[in-house]
This record gives sequence, C-alpha cells and structure tokens, in this order.
Amino acid sequence: MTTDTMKLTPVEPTSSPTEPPIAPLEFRSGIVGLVGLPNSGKSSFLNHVVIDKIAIVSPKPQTTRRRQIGLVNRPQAQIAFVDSPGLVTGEKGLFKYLHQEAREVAEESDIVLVLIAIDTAKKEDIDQLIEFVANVKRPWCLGITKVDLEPFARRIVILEEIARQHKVPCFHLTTERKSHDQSEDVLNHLAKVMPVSPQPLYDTEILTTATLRDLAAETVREKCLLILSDEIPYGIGTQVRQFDESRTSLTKIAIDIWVPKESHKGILIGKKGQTLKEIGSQARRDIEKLMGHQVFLELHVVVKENWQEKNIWMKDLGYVVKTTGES
Ligand SMILES: Nc1nc2c(ncn2[C@@H]2O[C@H](COP(=O)(O)OP(=O)(O)OP(=O)(O)O)[C@@H](O)[C@H]2O)c(=O)[nH]1
Ligand SMILES: [Mg+2]
Repeated sequence: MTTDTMKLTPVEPTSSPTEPPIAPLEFRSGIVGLVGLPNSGKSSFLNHVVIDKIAIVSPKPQTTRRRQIGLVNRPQAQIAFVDSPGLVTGEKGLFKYLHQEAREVAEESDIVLVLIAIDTAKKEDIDQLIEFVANVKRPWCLGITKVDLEPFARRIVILEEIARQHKVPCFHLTTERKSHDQSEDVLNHLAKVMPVSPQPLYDTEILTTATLRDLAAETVREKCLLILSDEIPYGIGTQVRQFDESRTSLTKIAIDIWVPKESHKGILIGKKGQTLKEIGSQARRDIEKLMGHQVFLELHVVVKENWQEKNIWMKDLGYVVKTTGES
C-alpha cells in the first residue's frame, strides 16, 4: 500500500455520532419583584411560597409599606422575592413614598412577577399597572391571583389575554385551593430563567432579611389594620422603642403606635382600653410564635400630627422619600 492510497481511504468514524455533552446544571439566583395593585395578594403569595408568615396581610389596601425579601431555596436555585407596596398614585408624603418604593422594587428586579387579582374592579387600573411594568423594561410574567373566587372565574380569560398580548408566561395562583394553584410552576419557571450565579445571593439558612424588630412592628400594624374600622388604619405607623433580649426566655418589647390626629387616639385605645388591649394580645401571640418564646409587649399611642405628610417623621419609620427638600 502506497502512502497515496492511504490518503484516499476514507477514515471510519471511531465511534457513533455523539449527543452534545449535557452541561452540568448551573446555579441560578436572582431578585423577583412582586408588583401589583393594592390588595392583589402580593404579601399572601410571598408567605405562601416561603411557607411561613413573614409579611403582614390584611383586607385593607396599602398594607405593605416597605419592601421585604422572602427567600425560596432549591438545590439549583435561590429565588429572592421582594414584596412591594401596591401601586398607588400620589405626589405627596406617604403616597409618593409608596409609589417610589414599588417603582424601585420593579427597577431593581431581575424579573418582575406582576400579580393581578381576578376580582380587580377597574380595567383602567390594570392598564395603568401594565403600562408601569412595560416602562420599567424588565422581563416579567403574570400571576393571576385569588383564582379560588369563583364568581369572578370568567375574568381569567381576559387576564390571560393580557399575558398573550405581551408574550409573557401566565400562572393561576391561590392561597386557598391547592388544586388550582400553580405556585410550584411559577417557582420552576423562575428557577430556570433567573441569572446564573456562582452562589446564592443570600444566606440559605434564612427565610427573610427582615429583623425580628421589623417583624414585631409590622405585626402590631397588621393587628391595627385588622381590628380598627376603615378610617383609622391608613394613618397608623409603628415604631419599636425597646427590644430587650437580655433574658433568653422573655423578650421585652415596647412599640409606639403613631396616629396623625388627637381624635384617633381615643378610637385606637377604645372604651376602657379594650381596643388597644385586643391589638396587644393578638400581636403578642404572633410575635411569640415568631420568636419561639414568651414576649412582654407594651404599646403606647403617640399623636404625631399629620405624620404621613412630613418626610422627616416618615423617615423615622423607615419610609424615605427621595426629594431634595424635606418638609
Ligand atoms: N380568596 C383569596 N383571598 C386572598 C388570596 N390571597 C390573598 N387574599 C386576601 O386578599 C387580601 C389582601 O392580601 P394581601 O396579601 O395583603 O395583598 P397585598 O397585595 O400584599 O396588599 P397591599 O400590601 O395592600 O398592596 C387579604 O385579605 C388576603 O387574605 C387568595 O388566593 N384567595
Ligand atoms: Mg402587601
């Protein structure tokens, strides 16, 4: 055999054609902003997927005021959900702050999960929300919440159409009925589309970055929202004055409840102090559950004249409005 013939001999493949190698699954971790109208079930969804109560929930709109992180850990992913205040419009004070807070959560997210409840009354509100999300220019998907509310079931089709128009995935969500709930599908979807990350963004041992102090103050505010009549709760602010953990089995907590008007003070305290007492005992029970031991809870009602219009006082509660001048 000459060297030339050798060259002409076709070379047999040494093995059969191989499949492309399977890349090892990459770890993904990212920020998912929960954005929606007030009362759409954002905080309830967060508690539902974190499988613990870390965010306060009430039937009254504007329950959430500050962003709060809840973590879901999977072997190949960590999803950091960020709860935000419901989208409101307003140029001043607390309304301006709430709008800014929601906008910042959306802007700082890797993906936005837009939550719209099937019982949302006004189409204009939905249009405004979608426009807001489109302007933020982040990838997003849609969660239709409260799908257990059967009288509104036919609206699911309308909301699904919004997702189709914008070419985004859409999920049915409920905290009430397991069979209708696609929370697990949302988590799987997010775990696949979040950014690749060398490691989790947050400690995998924790459920939230909120401190027990924050959660205690929020719990008292939640009980005010649940127990008080409609007029008062929007003007309630809570501030921890003392958080004494020097005794391991009993934490002493003192919380100030701010009201914007003298006349609200009496309503909050109630006849013979009954209303305040009820707020205190319901809050104490929840805080004890969070801390895993006994709590001594003291509540004080403080009048801070129209605090929701004064940036300097709002700042004391952690509601920071980004403006050049302070009022
Ligand atoms: N039927 C039903 N009610 C729900 C569901 N999810 C939340 N809710 C109720 O809806 C109300 C509002 O829930 P939240 O989780 O506080 O809503 P939110 O969007 O966080 O509200 P804001 O913080 O005020 O913007 C509460 O009374 C919840 O119990 C659900 O899946 N089904
Ligand atoms: Mg909320």
